[in-house]
Amino acid sequence: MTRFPQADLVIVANRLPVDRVTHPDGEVSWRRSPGGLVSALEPVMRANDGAWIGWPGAADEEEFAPFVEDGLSLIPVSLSSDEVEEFYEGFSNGTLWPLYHDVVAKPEFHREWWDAYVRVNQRFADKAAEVAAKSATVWVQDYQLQLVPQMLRDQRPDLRIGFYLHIPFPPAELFSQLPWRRQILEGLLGADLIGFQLPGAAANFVRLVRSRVGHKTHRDTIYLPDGRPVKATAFPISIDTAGFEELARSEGVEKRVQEIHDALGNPRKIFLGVDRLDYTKGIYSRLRAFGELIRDGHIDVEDAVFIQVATPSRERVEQYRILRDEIERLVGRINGDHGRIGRPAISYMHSSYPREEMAALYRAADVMVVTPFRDGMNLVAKEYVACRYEDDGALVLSEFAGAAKELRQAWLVNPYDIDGMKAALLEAYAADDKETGRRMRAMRKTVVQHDVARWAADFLQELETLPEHHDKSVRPSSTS
Ligand code: ADQ
Repeated sequence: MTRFPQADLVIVANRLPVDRVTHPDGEVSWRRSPGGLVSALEPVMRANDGAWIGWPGAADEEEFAPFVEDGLSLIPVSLSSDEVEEFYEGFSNGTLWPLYHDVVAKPEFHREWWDAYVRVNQRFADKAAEVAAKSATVWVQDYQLQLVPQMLRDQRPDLRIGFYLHIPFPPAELFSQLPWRRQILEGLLGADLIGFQLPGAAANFVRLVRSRVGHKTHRDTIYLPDGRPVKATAFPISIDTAGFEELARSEGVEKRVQEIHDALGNPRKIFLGVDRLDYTKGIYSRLRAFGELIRDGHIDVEDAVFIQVATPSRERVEQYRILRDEIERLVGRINGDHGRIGRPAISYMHSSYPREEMAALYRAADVMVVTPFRDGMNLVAKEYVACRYEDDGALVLSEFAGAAKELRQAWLVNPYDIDGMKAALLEAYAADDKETGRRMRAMRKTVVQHDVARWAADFLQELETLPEHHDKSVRPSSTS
């Protein structure tokens, strides 16, 4: 017997797609939370009438009942403040996040963090086992929940289980540092289908399974000893392209674009950066490159301004606090050195905005600058392209963002190479309409054809069409 409505499609993600907001009078409401995962999955949930299991984002809360918010069925999983510290800030964001992003920062390995990771993964798996209807499809999301597929399969072999990793999957040389590498691989292998952003990541995974766990593999398929195949393949994520374009074309956004121009003193060109404030995103280096272009006399603050929007993120993690201070110091220095009254070189905002404001910023920007050191995909780059319905605007994009594999016509840069980045920024700044139009037209074609609906449909269809494999306890193992 269960308290929950059983669902045929269950999404399991670390966070619910909403944040709980408690008002001064004690009233509680929910606000859609920012971030790539939510932007990507919300349309899928709505289309399939699914249930979403996740943490509401506040620690030490009594576990409360499932609820429906804005048409979405949401099932909360609670975390204690110790678990937030050890599972979320610790193992997820202090160990896995840097390890999976090329060790851009040094990952920390702590056994208590691992214990909390196992405990919390088990709680999510238990909840999914309870909520999923017979033979339902469960789609587990991202690096915080890599043990859930096997934990869930142990309880519910009738389910079809998919897993999608939104961040990169590192090469064996880096992954092998992880003391719990084998457990993570085995946890993931509980899924029938494991999706990655890029083919290279899927190949890293398959190679690791072969060498570390010893299972047989053929191309993108792994054969477990009981004969169950697990497919590991790439499904590059995308955005709600039509939704963004529609927003970009709206009167409200158009008006707001004019207001932004006016507020900035109508500069000839606007550069824009929009990121979660994260050390993988390369915000510091890009602003330094821009600052040097002004210093060197290539760009005049009367002509151009750089708007940098940095969404607050993981603010309780030490490294993120340090990063914020560093960026704010740099912005202060560049503006102090080069700004004039009413003409700052960089207009910096540390806040989260509604989609309308994001669309207005994308519309206002002549040069969009996306320079992560490593990024699973990067939806901001695609959102910019979606909003440029007049085939104008220049995208400067790191070759280490997953998006670079599709958006080949961007000005591709190596974010570690400041001089190279400066050259690309200048080129994009000076490019004529013909050049930007040629590039943007090609990129728009890609983003229009491959939107988030297609991404989800492709993944779910692949999951549904995989050959059915029954509980190993009732079926003799095959030899394939
Ligand atoms: P993120 O690291 O969060 O996502 P990204 O893909 O750029 O990175 O997605 C950010 C999302 O948040 C975008 O949809 C953007 O519009 C939104 N956003 C950013 N700043 C905002 C602001 N100030 N206000 C409001 N919204 C803001 C992770 C991985 C990525 C992967 C996605 C999806 O790190 O590599 O592309 O998941 O899989």
